Amino acid sequence: MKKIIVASLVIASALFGAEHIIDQKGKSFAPGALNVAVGDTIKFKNSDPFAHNAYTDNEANEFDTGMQSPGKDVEIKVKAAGTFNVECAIHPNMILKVTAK
Ligand SMILES: [Cu+2]
Repeated sequence: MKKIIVASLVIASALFGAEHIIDQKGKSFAPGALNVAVGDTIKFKNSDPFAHNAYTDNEANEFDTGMQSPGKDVEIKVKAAGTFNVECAIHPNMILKVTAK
């Protein structure tokens, strides 16, 4: 029974991808670098008392979380392999480096 459950979890993670959590805190992305697989989800949290944003110019993975209020979570899906930077449109010094395989 245990083997069946483990096998099911492995299949589920292959189908739906893993979830990675990035916190926006102290005007930085934490952690500042992330290894993901195509199909994974990145959840952006905002633990600062002011708004943040997360976007990338990477064409294959393009997204923009818009104005992200304190406490608001936004999830994006990794669509394509490659290395790209995620930035915050409000705080240009915030950079998250994503490597997707
Ligand atoms: Cu910001």
